[in-house]
Amino acid sequence: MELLRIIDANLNRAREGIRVVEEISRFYLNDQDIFLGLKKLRHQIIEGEKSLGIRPIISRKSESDVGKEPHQIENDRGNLKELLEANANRVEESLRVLEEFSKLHGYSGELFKKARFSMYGLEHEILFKLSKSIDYRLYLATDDYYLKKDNIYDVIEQSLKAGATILQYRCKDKTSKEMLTEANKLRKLTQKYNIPLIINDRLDLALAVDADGVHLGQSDLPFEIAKKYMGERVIGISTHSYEEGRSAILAGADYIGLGPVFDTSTKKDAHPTCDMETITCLKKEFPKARIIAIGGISLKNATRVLTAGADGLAVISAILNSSDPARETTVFRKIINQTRALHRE
Ligand code: TZP
Ligand code: MG
Repeated sequence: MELLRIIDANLNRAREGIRVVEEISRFYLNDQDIFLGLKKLRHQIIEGEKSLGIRPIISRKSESDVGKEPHQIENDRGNLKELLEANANRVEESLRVLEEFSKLHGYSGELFKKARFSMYGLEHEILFKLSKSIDYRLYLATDDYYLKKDNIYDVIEQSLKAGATILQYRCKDKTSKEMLTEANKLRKLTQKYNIPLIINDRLDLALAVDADGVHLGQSDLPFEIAKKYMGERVIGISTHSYEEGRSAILAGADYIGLGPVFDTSTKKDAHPTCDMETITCLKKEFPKARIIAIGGISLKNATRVLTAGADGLAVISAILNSSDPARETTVFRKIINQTRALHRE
């Protein structure tokens, strides 16, 4: 009878945990492989249950169960990653209990062990995909000119607080030591708001400050070399035309920066502008690619860029030069959300 109760309780814990993991995979990742992996895991558990040749308890004495578990999912989970980890742990622990108690009663427990290892693999895969599911909608970047401002960190913080979704440290004419100090400050700031930090040009600096990614230009280190060192971190590539965009996507870039889409006075050596058509064609050919438009983007032209198919807007002066960076950011976010909602209909 005890074995039945233990099996019943742990099968339930495993099922509940899988359910949460499934919802995360379904609504945040929309990934067929993970979906199939979870389906297989459920099947392995059913097989494990069958291998015991006993029917789990009919009526659970849950009211008198002294170890009744508090409802973990209802507790405050800081973020999606923590929610995933908590529920994957739950599944893994209950499968371990099922395995051990099966063995104690003379069954092999092998199928539960197999299921537990499947869960470890899936958890790793989902965590990896979640870490890559970066929100590129409003990509704020810095520039030497604005980095000179006395209140630059305050301006950046206002924007992060108001809704910038990702930050790039972009600095061209300082020593490595100075850049390290600045990038570290931004690392702390982005961590405070749980926003990814990308480092422009410099693979070494990206690794030194434990950034979430590096952004490489056409004359920076090649993608393949960066990939060796960046591992699971993000690599973005600057592109200026359909051809460059296409090659960067095919090379495996996590996102491409495409531009300048409008005239800009921020980058003195900017390429000639590329048109909206370039965004549309790339998006059509590579619907899954992340295309971030850059160059002269303002509240006035943001809708055009998004309507053309851009996944994100990379902005420097419109926010860093604004008299009210928080408001500017909020309005950008409003435009982004409205345009996206319109195009989903
Ligand atoms: N690459 C192409 S245009 C540009 C970069 C870094 C500068 C964009 O700055 P702004 O102020 O948003 O036009
Ligand atoms: Mg560069």
